[in-house]
Amino acid sequence: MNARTPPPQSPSSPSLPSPSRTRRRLLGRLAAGGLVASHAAAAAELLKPLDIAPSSRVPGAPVLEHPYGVPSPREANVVRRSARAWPLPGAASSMTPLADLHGTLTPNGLVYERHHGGVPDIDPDQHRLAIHGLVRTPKLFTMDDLLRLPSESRIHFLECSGNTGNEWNGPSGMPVQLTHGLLSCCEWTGVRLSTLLEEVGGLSTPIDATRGWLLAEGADAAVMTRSLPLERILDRALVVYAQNGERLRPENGYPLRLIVPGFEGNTNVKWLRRLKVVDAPLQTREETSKYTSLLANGTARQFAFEMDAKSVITRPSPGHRLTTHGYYPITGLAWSGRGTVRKVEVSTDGGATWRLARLDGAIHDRALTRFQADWRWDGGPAAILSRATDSTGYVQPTRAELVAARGLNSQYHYNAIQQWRVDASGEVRNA
Ligand SMILES: Nc1nc2c(c(=O)[nH]1)N[C@H]1C(S)=C(S)[C@@H](COP(=O)(O)O)O[C@H]1N2
Ligand SMILES: [Mo]
Repeated sequence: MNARTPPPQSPSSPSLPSPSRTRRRLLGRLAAGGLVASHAAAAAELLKPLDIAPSSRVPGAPVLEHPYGVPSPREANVVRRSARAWPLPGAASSMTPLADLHGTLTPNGLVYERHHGGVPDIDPDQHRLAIHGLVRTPKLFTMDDLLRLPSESRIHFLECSGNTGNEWNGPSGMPVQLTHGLLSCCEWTGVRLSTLLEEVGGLSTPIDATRGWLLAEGADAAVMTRSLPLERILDRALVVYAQNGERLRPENGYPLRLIVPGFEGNTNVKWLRRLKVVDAPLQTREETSKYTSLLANGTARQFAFEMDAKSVITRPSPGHRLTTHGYYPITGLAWSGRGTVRKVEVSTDGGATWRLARLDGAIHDRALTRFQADWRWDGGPAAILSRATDSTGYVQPTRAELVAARGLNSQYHYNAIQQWRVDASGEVRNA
């Protein structure tokens, strides 16, 4: 035996009261007070759930009942939903049930979907990624080629620039899934854009990264095409084939998509088939008629790529009801397309006073960050809000500040502070 290991203690060691001795002492004391009968009955009642559980009396379901696991059928209401009916086939979106999720990662089956032309069926063996334009040696990559290159896994949020657009004109009455659910966060795995550009010999003269743009094109019916400023994305853009550990889901771009951390959702081109280096933006449909914001002075804001800092309380949130007066934790999500979340403040009095929320776990660059704050609901009406500040010092604006800066014609990039009202009955509403 090692000299420093203490000798094992015998069960009858006098220094430790044995459980039975403790129980005898406790019962003795209770009997002395004449309370033994009622206490024993209460204790038995309390421990009833510890009787052999019905679920322990029979063997459970076998393994491989679901070769690919599925959530408990009792969680069947935790699903993606749509805020509106879409007029054209294929052009639709579905939203992540933020109020029912925990932590910061979105399970693959609940990642929001936004398609302009439906989900294509692509055979990965036939799929090719072309990298061409102003590069030294243009090349076609098979999926196999890409899987043999050094990979990187990083956690990033993805947010549609139309997310929360229904709040521009004031409270929409909708629950958080439908106001903020065009938002998800995954661990993405793939190849760095910079590695791929090295594979094609780098940029050809006279283009250098400070002047170059990258055209990304999808293989779907919408042929989603965006021009991206190379210098701003080169240190972090990834061409990914996996999300949360498994290959991309068909609806999220299988077999290949672009991830541009922090940039508006549509730049994260799914079903990626081509990256072309060019010397100026191509002014595609997605950057002229769509994804520009008309300002109050009649000019349009174009190439507003970064999703600005934003946060939202997911619990309690509209649809929830507080049932007892007392302690309610407030929790939610914060994120910024320009860096990390530095702090989140929470108010329970409509923004009159603010206090710091706690930030959970590791804080990743351009990723969802979970916050929590303690709150005692006294039973009166309350208005609960959260406000994020990011690593650049930018503070999430009020709706009035945002409208003053952008007017009311903008559909995109709504990131104002979101308020939920709690009325005296405990009902939480977006009002
Ligand atoms: N090829 C292609 N890429 C696309 C789209 C599309 O319709 N086609 N939709 C874009 C939009 S608007 C968003 S918000 C994100 C949505 O990604 P997700 O469906 O994986 O959540 O993908 C973008 N990439
Ligand atoms: Mo989007």
